[in-house]
Amino acid sequence: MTRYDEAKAIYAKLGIDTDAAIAKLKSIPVSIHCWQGDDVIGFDHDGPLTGGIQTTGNYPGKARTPDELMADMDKAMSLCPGAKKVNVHACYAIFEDGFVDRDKLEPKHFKKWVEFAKARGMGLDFNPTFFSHPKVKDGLTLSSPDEETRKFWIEHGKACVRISEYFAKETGIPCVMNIWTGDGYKDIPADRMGPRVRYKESIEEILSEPFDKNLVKPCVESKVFGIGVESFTAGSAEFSLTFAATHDGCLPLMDNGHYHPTEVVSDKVPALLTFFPEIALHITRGVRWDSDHVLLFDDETREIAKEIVRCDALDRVYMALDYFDASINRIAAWAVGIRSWQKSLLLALCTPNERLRELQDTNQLTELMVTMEECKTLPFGDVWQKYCEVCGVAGDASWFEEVKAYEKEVLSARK
Ligand code: RNT
Ligand code: ZN
Repeated sequence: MTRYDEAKAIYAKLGIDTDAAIAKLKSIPVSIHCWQGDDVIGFDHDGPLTGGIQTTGNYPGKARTPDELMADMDKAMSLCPGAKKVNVHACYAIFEDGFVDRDKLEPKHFKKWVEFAKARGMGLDFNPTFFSHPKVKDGLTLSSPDEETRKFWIEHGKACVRISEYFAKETGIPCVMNIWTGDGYKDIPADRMGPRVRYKESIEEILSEPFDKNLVKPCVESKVFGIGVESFTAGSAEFSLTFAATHDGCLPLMDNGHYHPTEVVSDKVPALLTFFPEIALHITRGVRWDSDHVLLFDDETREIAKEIVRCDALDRVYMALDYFDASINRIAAWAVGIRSWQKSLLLALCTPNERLRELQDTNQLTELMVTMEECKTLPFGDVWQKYCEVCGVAGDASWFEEVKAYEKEVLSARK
């Protein structure tokens, strides 16, 4: 009897079919953010990352070209189990026949990403880039009082809707298009509603671009504050949630780094699923603030995964990773985060959710607590090993040897 066989028998006693959990998880796509590979810079400008988000660290070997970034993503993804999508930002446009500004972007500027995704049987997600650009005027884009500025960014958003639809048509997989801006004020504004009214109208104009709702899934991502915009954020939680709730086909996107430190997205997932047919997530790890540390297999990450599975919503929640650490090996950063989310989902699928619910509904709360505690020491590691084996990747930390070799052979040559 193997360790997995033993674990399987232990879980079976609790009514859990670990083979079924493994088979299920294998097919659930998780969107992998391209921006971990180059510290959220992209290929359309030389300047630094600006606009309310920040990477810290200067670990050598970041990707400098599309080929390098794609090779690094390939390396990272090869070390991780599960189905994947590729999440691209507009600033990662690839200009083969001349530069165009963001308001003039076309599908052809993302042809290489489509080829990359198609060759791997993956879907693509997309994000307009409303930061790191000279047309961000006084920290504002879609909520700017300057009409020319607002117009430029609306045009960018519309171009991105067209590109998103092209992604979906080419890959045959719906494209989640997420709208996030860092629009806000460092200090106390005099007018909080004006920027929000303009922001609302701008997103409405972007979404007036015709698209097939089965192919493009537009989202609005909220935020509580950003670096340099501590006092006011146009796209606050209430703004974004209400926008999504009142605009057919628009999804709310929650990034768990974007709330007050004692708020938890795990509790918000079932609240939103009560009303929205579909929602989207950016999964990250904030340390004291929206620091976007590498995702770990920690309590809140596990809790978010548990809620998605308990709500039977693996097909209603678009899951994307969103973190960026420039202080450690970037391939390892990707791999640790991807593997952590996979572990969290697998653990959630190996939890006796029905039994726990029954205990709650019959008010057997003592036994509920006892059972939940018991679950924490079930032989989950053996199920994880099996899942990784089935997916053809290392179940233990030996994947890191490959990262070290890649660093030596490939990354260290980049100056
Ligand atoms: C920023 C948001 C946003 C970005 C990406 C790069 O706080 O989380 O989602 O991280 O668009
Ligand atoms: Zn995010």
